[in-house]
Amino acid sequence: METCDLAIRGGTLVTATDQFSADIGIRDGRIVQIAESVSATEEIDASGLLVLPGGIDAHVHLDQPTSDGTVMADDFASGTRSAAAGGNTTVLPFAMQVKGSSLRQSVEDYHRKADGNCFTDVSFHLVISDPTPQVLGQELPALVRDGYTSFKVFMTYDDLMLNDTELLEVFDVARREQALVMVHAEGHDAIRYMTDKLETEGKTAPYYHAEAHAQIAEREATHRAISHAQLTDVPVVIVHVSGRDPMEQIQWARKRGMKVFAETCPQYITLTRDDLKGLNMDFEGAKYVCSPPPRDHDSQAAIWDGLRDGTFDLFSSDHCPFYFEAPDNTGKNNDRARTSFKWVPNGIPGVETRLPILFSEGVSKGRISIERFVALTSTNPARLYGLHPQKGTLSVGADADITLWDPELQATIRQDRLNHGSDYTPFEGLQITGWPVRTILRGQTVAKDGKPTAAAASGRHLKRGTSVTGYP
Ligand code: DUC
Ligand code: ZN
Ligand code: ZN
Repeated sequence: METCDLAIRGGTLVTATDQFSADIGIRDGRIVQIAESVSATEEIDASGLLVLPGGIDAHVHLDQPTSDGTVMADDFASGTRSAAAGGNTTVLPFAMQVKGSSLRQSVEDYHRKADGNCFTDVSFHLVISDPTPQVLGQELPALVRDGYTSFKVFMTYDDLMLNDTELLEVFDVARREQALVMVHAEGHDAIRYMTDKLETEGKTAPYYHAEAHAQIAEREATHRAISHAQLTDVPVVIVHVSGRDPMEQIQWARKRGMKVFAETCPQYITLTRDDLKGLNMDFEGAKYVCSPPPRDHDSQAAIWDGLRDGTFDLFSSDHCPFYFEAPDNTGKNNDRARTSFKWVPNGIPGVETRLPILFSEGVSKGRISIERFVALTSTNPARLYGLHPQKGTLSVGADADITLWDPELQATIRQDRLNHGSDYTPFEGLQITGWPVRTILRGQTVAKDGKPTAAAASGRHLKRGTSVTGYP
């Protein structure tokens, strides 16, 4: 056996199914040996640490243009550096079609922003906002064949939403091309009705975002998306599921044998709608405005059940980073947002804190097993989005994407310790047990002790295959 470039020695390896003591041998960026003892020219001592497949955050937004000119707080460089510091080796951001533009053009625009600037590997999901005959007939099928094998559709937002006919047409293309559809399931008309009503009553503070984006609207849209998927016979992923009601719709569909996958996020296990009240209904509440909004303690308990029992396949950050204060008045605290919650940019940062939060709240507190943690944060996203077995596991032949994890490390989430572009974290002050201490991308260390270390942006854009679990 040729000598390895790097050996990771003495740690406890954890996969989605097992944990065991072994060394890992790495050559040319790939795992070539998993054995009792491995030697190499360079060695990392992992004794006392967990050795995990690198985190895969399957839902992040980076450098995304917005309809009102609000600028995102992370570009591809800062967002992927932050991701690496938080234990991730791959992120899946969105390449969003702007209405009226070609989908292919949008993808090329995102490549211009990302290529050569990433510190983790990346692969774009598409967002279909304008399903013209040209997009459905030519551009989308060609892009799926080029390795962009998943796309998101929205059931709300004036500038993004598709009507039911359009949803069905897009689902139909997904089935023909064996692509995976991700659905933002919130009912547009119900949200608009609630927004108008609340504004008429003078209820314009950030908190009322949580009332306007009612769980009923999410439940209804989840059921409608599932019904469309059943009619067109296509698997779907319901993203950012916030609470008990939409979960029950997903369970209802699963019991009938439908392929409905589900994702949830850190905000739905750590925050509640009361956080949007800030201090006495002040504007601090805008820091927690995201869609769907966090719900209540009953929904948090339901989400934990779902993380344990397999209702959820994915735990992603939905990192959608805005500034609170931006010098040019485009942060969440902007003049127009102060007139109504409906103008507060929707989204919160979280790519760096996703893994520590689930580990601490889930594994350290005994709610989920460490194997389940790995499944939800790395293996399942790789399998569902066509990256497995190159990514998402520790096996011979896989990319050497590895996170060394100190399960005892105590830390407190603080904005000044994070590397993201936002000027705040919604998880400020959360006590954490367990933190990533080293992130290794294809054999190279890209972050250590909470800080990005890579001098060069060596992240690559990945072509993806068909979902391992979505299609037979
Ligand atoms: N949907 C997302 O996926 N992220 C942020 C805001 C939104 O509506
Ligand atoms: Zn969404
Ligand atoms: Zn999102």
